[in-house]
Amino acid sequence: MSEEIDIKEMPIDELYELMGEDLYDGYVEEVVEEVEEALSRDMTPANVLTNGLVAGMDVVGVDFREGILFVPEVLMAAKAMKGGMKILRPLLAETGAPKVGTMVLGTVKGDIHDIGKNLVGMMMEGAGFEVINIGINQDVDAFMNAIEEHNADIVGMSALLTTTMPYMRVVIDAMKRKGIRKDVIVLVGGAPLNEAFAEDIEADAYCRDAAVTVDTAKKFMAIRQSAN
Ligand code: B1M
Repeated sequence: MSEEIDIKEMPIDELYELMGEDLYDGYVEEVVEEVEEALSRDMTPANVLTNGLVAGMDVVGVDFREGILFVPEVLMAAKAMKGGMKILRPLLAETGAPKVGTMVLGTVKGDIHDIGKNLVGMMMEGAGFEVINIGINQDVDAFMNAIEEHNADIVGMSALLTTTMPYMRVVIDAMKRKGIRKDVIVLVGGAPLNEAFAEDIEADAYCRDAAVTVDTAKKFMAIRQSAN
């Protein structure tokens, strides 16, 4: 338990290790304290995110797969992760960059995983995009309505399950039928996806992680602007 340990005296790598352990155990308050401590040492929000929170969640993923952790424990870890992300969010978004474009972002129907999607949203906001995060378990109508309502430049779809990733094709096909496919950049991501899948469903690109999403989105926006 972190209460007995003075985190202020801890080297940063040990602090990150503890953050990962507390995230694993679902200790929201401790994770929040450790994130604040790391930031007070001038660690960048991206560094805290990658080396503390995401590294911790990776261990949760491995133990979940191996049957060491079960859904309730993983939910508690997810809550702790979100506690830490809440502090980092405004810092990651605080760039003052001019608006680059608008992205509609959601997790597809049947899928309730949202940590990675929210991370993508934060990093995109930090890069100057307006992000309309429509949430989890979103069907084709929800994506289509949001694209239209917000005149989106980009739609980002997330899926963490092999059973839900095919739903991305349903959204892309609906965009084709409506004649808007070429007007909107389609980026897809989530752990079970890969480039071949993205190509197969005719998305514009597969994005391995949040940083790649930002780079890819900027690249496609630049191509689009130079074509106009
Ligand atoms: Co779930 N789950 N889960 N789960 N869960 C996985 C995905 C799994 C791989 C675990 C495992 O077996 N090792 C496995 C999927 C197996 C498969 O299909 N191949 C799995 C399973 C089976 C399930 C259930 C079916 C379990 C059950 O009920 N028996 C169930 C399904 C529920 C449903 O969706 N219908 C389920 C439930 C849950 C919880 C609710 C308990 C919880 C989700 C809580 C939440 O999100 N609020 C949960 C969690 C936390 C996980 C793991 C452990 C962690 C996911 C995560 O948050 N990673 C996960 C194991 C794993 O992935 N290692 C697992 C951290 C996050 C930062 O990474 O999400 O990959 P990630 O996002 C990255 C990139 O993928 C990318 O950028 C992000 C940031 O860098 N990215 C995008 C993601 N979306 C993007 C969108 C983009 C671009 C990039 O748009 C452009």
